[in-house]
Amino acid sequence: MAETIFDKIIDKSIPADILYEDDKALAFKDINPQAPIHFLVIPKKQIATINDISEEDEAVVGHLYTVAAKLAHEMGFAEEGYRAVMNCNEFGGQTVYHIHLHVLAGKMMGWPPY
Ligand code: D5M
Repeated sequence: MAETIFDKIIDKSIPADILYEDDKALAFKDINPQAPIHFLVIPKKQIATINDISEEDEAVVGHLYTVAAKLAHEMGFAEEGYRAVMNCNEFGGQTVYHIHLHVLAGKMMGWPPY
């Protein structure tokens, strides 16, 4: 599978503003924030798109949400609310082909998101 910039963030060969790390996941601030708070939660395992998630990945994909909620509590925006979203392929607006949960907070989100 093709390497992405996120593999370089995982192996620390390029810097990122890391908020959380464990053996399965990493959370870091988005380089191009779309809200006052915007970070990404990614699996350390390479999974290119939502379409490539298999049954064996269910625990790690669920874990991304657990990390998002933990950070939301720690950073103080859990009760106020936030958006956690994953884009898929061209029409979904995906640009980095290593799945990532966008967590956006600190402002009222619009719906629909286009
Ligand atoms: O979102 C890909 C996101 O990844 C986009 O919001 C920018 C972010 N990005 C890209 N490179 C970096 C680095 N180096 N650090 C932090 N954030 C980064 P998508 O859903 O694929 O459009």
